[in-house]
Amino acid sequence: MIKNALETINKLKVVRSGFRVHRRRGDTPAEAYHAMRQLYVLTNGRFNDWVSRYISYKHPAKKIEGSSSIIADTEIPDAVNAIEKDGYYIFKSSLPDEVLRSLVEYGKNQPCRVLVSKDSNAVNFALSDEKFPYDPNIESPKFSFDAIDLVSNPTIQMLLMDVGFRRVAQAFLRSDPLLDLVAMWWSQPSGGMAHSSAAQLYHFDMDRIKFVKFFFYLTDVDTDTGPHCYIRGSSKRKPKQVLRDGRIKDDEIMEAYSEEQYTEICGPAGTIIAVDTRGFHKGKPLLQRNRLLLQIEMTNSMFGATYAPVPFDPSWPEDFTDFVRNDPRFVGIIQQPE
Ligand SMILES: O=C(O)CCC(=O)C(=O)O
Repeated sequence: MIKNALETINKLKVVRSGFRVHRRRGDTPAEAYHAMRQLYVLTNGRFNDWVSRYISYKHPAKKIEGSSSIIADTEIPDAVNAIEKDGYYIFKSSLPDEVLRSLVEYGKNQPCRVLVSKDSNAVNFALSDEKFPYDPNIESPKFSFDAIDLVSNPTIQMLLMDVGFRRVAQAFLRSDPLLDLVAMWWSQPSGGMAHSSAAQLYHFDMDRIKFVKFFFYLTDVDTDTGPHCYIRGSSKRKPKQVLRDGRIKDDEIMEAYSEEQYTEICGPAGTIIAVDTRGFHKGKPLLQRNRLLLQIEMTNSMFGATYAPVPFDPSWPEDFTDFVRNDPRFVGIIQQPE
């Protein structure tokens, strides 16, 4: 008890000085980021709640002009209630057909990196140095696209500019949100095994204080094709036996939670889901076909993990360069033009 309190105080000091550096320079010292992760566990998420309240006060929600072509404003209160209570929400609306078609086409042609084993025991996996178009004949659980390529895609730019996602994020985060991550990857069967580096074992994310991930299924997802699995209600306080950072085996998770809380999120191509991945989640290992998924994350602070920034590209369409220039705070991952 006393040891815990002392450790908490020590970590709080490290995070506090990390916040000062972050305010001054924009980056987060590695030790402050790790201390934030440890504080989440030491306080069972209360630290994140306290800091989020402060961020809401410093960067309150603001009016977001415009209308969404995808998310109805009337759906936002239900979405936010469900994310808060269950940890996730499946939107009634899905991606328009032409958007879906264009993203799948992109996923098939745009060079990506394959997750490969870096040792003979197949324990450590990393993304390949070379990029090439997705090839399902290559044995690997995951093929991942670079953020810089994704942000340069006009269809993804349209989604980033869509105010619907931003409104959901703002209502959930209770503060002016920041775009901090764009990712897309193919998953495919790989020996029926759960791969840790393909996020196929239960874990919670803790790269930032508070955030919401939008998942876009770009292929049909059923129980055999890698549904996103989520333990309903696990984004709040966690039972002691699983309150630790790292990957956790299914058995242990299922002992700590009830059968009814286990959810496989299935849905046709075009399904849109908002997830608080501070709750326990994983991608189920695939048994057949493949899954293409796009992910956009919004957060209440860039304090935390360091992601490679996306350089500004003046050759992007004018509406997107204007968007980046006019809203530098929101587009947290994109570097501003000189
Ligand atoms: O592939 C999945 O469904 C899991 C993804 C995941 O763990 C994450 O994005 O944090």
